[in-house]
Amino acid sequence: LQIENELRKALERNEFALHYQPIVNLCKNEIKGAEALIRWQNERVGHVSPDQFIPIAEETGLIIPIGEWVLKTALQQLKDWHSNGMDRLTVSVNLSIRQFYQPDLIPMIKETLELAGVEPRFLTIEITESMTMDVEKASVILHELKELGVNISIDDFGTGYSSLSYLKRFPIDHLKIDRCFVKDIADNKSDENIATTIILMAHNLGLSVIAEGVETVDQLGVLKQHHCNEAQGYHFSKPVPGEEFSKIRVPS
Ligand code: G
Ligand code: G
Ligand code: MN
Ligand code: NA
Repeated sequence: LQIENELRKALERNEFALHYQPIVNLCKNEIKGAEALIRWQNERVGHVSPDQFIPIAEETGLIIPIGEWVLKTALQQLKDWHSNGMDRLTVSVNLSIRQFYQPDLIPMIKETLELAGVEPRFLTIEITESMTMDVEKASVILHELKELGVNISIDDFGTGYSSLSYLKRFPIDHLKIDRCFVKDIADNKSDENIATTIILMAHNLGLSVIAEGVETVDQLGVLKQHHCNEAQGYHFSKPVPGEEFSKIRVPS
């Protein structure tokens, strides 16, 4: 309850920050995008991870204003990067389920893009499989997002509900393989098989694949061998504050 009360005041007290983790194109070996990840610093409750406070923000409805702040801040940062030479960079923003089903989601995103002066094609929206349980409703929203011109990623792929048929019905651009499938990819043949099957299936559906949680050269080698398109993880960089992002160098 203390966390909930503190969370209510966090926006006006300016206690949130965004960190950004590079998403690397594995063919070109260059940074293609940045995933925005929220951080909360409050002296009374100390460091609380998004895994802990996002569910509370969901329950209380605070996720709506917090989510708008995240989108606005990430797009302003992107505008700044675009003005400073990184003019093809994309930014990825995580949506929670309550945001996804909020009636004014599409106009809110459209307005925020316009205010920031960023073209929709530079924004990627990340949703999770579990948010698409209501296939009919989800399909309508995803088509509206697509119509707006933003990109759509399915995050944490493989951990949610496992009906794959919806993938064909949804206008999705990227599939992000959850890091639990990447972890033992270089040591365990059956884990390698799972990951490579996901990559093949995604490619057959015309989707590009992003591997999450890449920490080692060996994992990267296996992913490249199986034509994974992009990767993200501590091997390249942990999430960093916006000012530090341009200093990140991709290991060659
Ligand atoms: O950054 P990592 O540190 O701890 O993030 C933990 C979880 O919180 C991830 O599942 C991530 O998707 C989620 N998360 C991070 N930032 C945001 C955000 O801005 N909005 C939502 N809805 N989830 C976020
Ligand atoms: O669920 P989502 O993919 O949005 O969350 C990303 C989460 O993964 C964040 O908590 C981020 O800090 C974490 N993360 C990013 N790269 C790595 C990595 O290489 N290893 C581990 N263990 N976690 C990572
Ligand atoms: Mn994500
Ligand atoms: Na994920």
